[in-house]
Amino acid sequence: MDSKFVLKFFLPISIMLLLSGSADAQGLKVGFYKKTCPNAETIVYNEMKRVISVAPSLAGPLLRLFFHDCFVRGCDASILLNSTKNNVAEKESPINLSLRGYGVIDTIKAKLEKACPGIVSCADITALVARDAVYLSKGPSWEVPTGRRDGRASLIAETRQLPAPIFTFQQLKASFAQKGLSVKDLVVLSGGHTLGTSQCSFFSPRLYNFTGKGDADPSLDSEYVIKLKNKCKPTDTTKLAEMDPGSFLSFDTDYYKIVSKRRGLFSTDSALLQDAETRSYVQRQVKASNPREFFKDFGVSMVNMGNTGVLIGKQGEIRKNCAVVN
Ligand code: HEM
Ligand SMILES: *[C@@H]1O[C@H](CO)[C@@H](O)[C@H](O)[C@H]1NC(C)=O
Ligand SMILES: *[C@@H]1O[C@H](CO)[C@@H](O)[C@H](O)[C@H]1NC(C)=O
Ligand SMILES: CC(=O)N[C@H]1CO[C@H](CO)[C@@H](O)[C@@H]1O
Repeated sequence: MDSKFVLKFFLPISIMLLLSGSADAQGLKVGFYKKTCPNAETIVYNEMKRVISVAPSLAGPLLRLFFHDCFVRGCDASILLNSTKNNVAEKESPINLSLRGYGVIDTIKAKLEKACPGIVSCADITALVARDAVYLSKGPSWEVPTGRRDGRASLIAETRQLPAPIFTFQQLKASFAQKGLSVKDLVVLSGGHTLGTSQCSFFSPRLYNFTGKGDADPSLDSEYVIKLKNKCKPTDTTKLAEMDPGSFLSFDTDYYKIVSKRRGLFSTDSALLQDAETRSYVQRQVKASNPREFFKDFGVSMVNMGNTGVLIGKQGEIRKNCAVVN
């Protein structure tokens, strides 16, 4: 082969491959299990394909699980640990009330332990499952850097690090900044609310007696308030509302349409209209003729979130059972 040709065509490609395959700032890399467990990602995907085809509503909770893992102690699978005699785990926090899908992770882990014992971490499974949940809900896919190790602790008190649905924009921004995430990551990842449901209790304070005068949150569309009040009585706690009504099983840009119509369920959704940067992102997605920008951004921001406080190398352990430390 002509050497000029090699330089012109193969060098740039090999540099690109090197860059995409090389360790990132956090020490994770795409294809970490390529040699040690070559089918790891396929095993995860095949099980997720089966699960989402029979229970599509698990996509939301499985995406949310990764967020709740990463924001508390980093993406170390601390969310998966059960309480013990001497410790109450993150799982028990009221904010985790409707998290589900732990059984899916356990099934996948069992399959991986069979194929390559002691190799694939529960933290990486959680990251891969979140990616596949989005993809299998007609959303984008992206490469997930892996190599995370599992932590040995899970403390209910630390779930305070999760942003509350009543946070103001400033509080949200600070909460994300604490995890090394930008305002752009905030507006992009909030788009995850295109999937899934919420219990009435997380937003009904906005419907009833918001300021103590028997009123609703003025930042909510008043017609939507009537609809939501029909769905959620003040005392309803476990009743569910779809966050993207009519398409809560498909990953799309509808979340931004909802927010722009002042129909975001949480104060934190409405808050994205208060800041110039997040507002313009919301409006751009509403006008966009396709989801290309959002889909690309979502993968980038999920990778960013997935870098939060990870354990690598010899830190932590590879749990045998995701619910208990070894
Ligand atoms: C910006 C701060 C955020 C706040 C305050 C927030 C708050 C909430 C709340 C209160 C619920 C309802 C939970 C329930 O009914 O128990 C929820 C659901 C959900 N959240 Fe978030 N969230 C935020 C960011 C995120 C992020 C970053 C993701 C993932 C990228 C995400 C994904 C989801 C999903 C998929 C659901 C639906 C879960 C289901 O169907 O059970 N959220 N969120
Ligand atoms: C963890 O807790 C769940 C729910 O209580 C239970 O079903 C599961 O068997 C527990 N796992 C282990 C390994 O103890
Ligand atoms: C609304 O809130 C105010 C102030 O907290 C309280 O005095 C009043 O009883 C509440 N009204 C209803 C209908 O709950
Ligand atoms: C899955 C899980 O453990 N959920 C818990 C979340 O927190 C509530 C309230 O403390 C518990 O009752 C749930 O069991």
